[in-house]
Amino acid sequence: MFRRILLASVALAPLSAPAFAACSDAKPADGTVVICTGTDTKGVKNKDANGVSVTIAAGASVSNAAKTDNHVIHLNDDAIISVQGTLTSTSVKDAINLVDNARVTIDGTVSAPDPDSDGVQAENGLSLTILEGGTISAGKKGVNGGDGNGSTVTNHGTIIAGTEGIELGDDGSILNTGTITAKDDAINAGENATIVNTGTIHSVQDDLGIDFVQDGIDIDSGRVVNSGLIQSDDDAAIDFDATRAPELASVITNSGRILGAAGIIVETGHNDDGSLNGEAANTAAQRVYNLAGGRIEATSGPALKLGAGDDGYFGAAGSVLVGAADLGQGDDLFALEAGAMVSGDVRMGEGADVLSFSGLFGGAGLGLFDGGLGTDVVSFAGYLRSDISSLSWSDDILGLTFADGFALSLTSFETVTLGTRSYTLSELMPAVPLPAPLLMLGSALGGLALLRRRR
Ligand SMILES: [Ca+2]
Ligand SMILES: [Ca+2]
Ligand SMILES: [Ca+2]
Ligand SMILES: [Ca+2]
Repeated sequence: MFRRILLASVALAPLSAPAFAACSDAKPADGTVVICTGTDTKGVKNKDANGVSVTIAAGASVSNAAKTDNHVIHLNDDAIISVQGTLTSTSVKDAINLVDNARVTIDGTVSAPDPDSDGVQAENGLSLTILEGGTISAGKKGVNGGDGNGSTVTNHGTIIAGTEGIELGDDGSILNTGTITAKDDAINAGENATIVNTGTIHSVQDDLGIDFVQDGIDIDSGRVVNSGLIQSDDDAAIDFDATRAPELASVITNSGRILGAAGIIVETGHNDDGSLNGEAANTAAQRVYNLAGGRIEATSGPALKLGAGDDGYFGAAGSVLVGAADLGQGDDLFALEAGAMVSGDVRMGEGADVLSFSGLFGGAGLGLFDGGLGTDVVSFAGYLRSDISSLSWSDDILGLTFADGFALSLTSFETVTLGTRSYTLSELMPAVPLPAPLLMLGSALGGLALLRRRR
């Protein structure tokens, strides 16, 4: 045992010396295997070299302090990097800067504190794994995959970033069981992204101003499966930009918490006042499955704003949706199981939409559901007409209460299905005037008043 300790202290001795090159090769050729131990202040640089392998051993410390105009590790394609010790950029350059098909494993610490410095920058086909206990901390982007496609990031550790936590191009795949904290988008990816989260993905508040768009996840299309936390302090938890594949539906499956000023929104191309905002709209379908235990919560904006496309929200028993929902253009479906909670009004928008309640909702008091333009259907699979205890009609709003206490308000729905039987509004409550005659009556009265005034 004593002998082993002695050997270890001999091996550690260079740490205290003013070493500059403790990596076995500072400018490796193609295919070189580089091992870094001790303290190195030059880094490993050959931007033309392919297939270079660099291992920064546990306890080793590598930086660019002696050559601050260098990325600390700067190589070309097919690099294989393992950081078990510490890798630090002391300048505006990146800690790790690679090109295509890089394989990077981080079990130690990668640090690039300058506001213009990325932790890991790479292009197509990056495969990056941050192990539990591994950290990337960057002044700019934690992982900058730029426009590179087909990259995979697996984070079991920690990513902290001054702008984006992880930025990928198309066909990116992210598994997060750790923590991603960023001042801009925590994750920004393009088309056909796959994001699985059991940890925390958090865009934190900053001082860049309220119109600076900072989302938990910002993608164009793809899949999100969340059982952890996806949060934005400033903007949307999940935001869809315009997509080049509007025929493909994106799917979000949530059994965790999705929390933001807004919940899940898409770019509609319009401001809240209806004016054009200059952005291209996302016109694809988004399907949101909020499972038991799933919470989607908006603190100031909409919980859901799904824009054009045939969108869907499926609220399972034990799910919670807090905030308003706007399903927009397209033939949308908003379906709730008994035991699903919705606090906020639901607007189905233009199109032939379907609002569906399955099961018995007991004393649940829900808000206003608006079918909007188009011929819309509301369906109560668990109730018959004889289960209705009271109906009211006021200002085009149908108030409906069932014998078990389930109560809600409906407007602009043309058909009500109870059990398997469908009713028009006039069939359901013949004593109540229909919307169209009401409108005609109103305009006729208005016309009379106008005539009287003219006399
Ligand atoms: Ca949509
Ligand atoms: Ca609609
Ligand atoms: Ca409609
Ligand atoms: Ca309607």
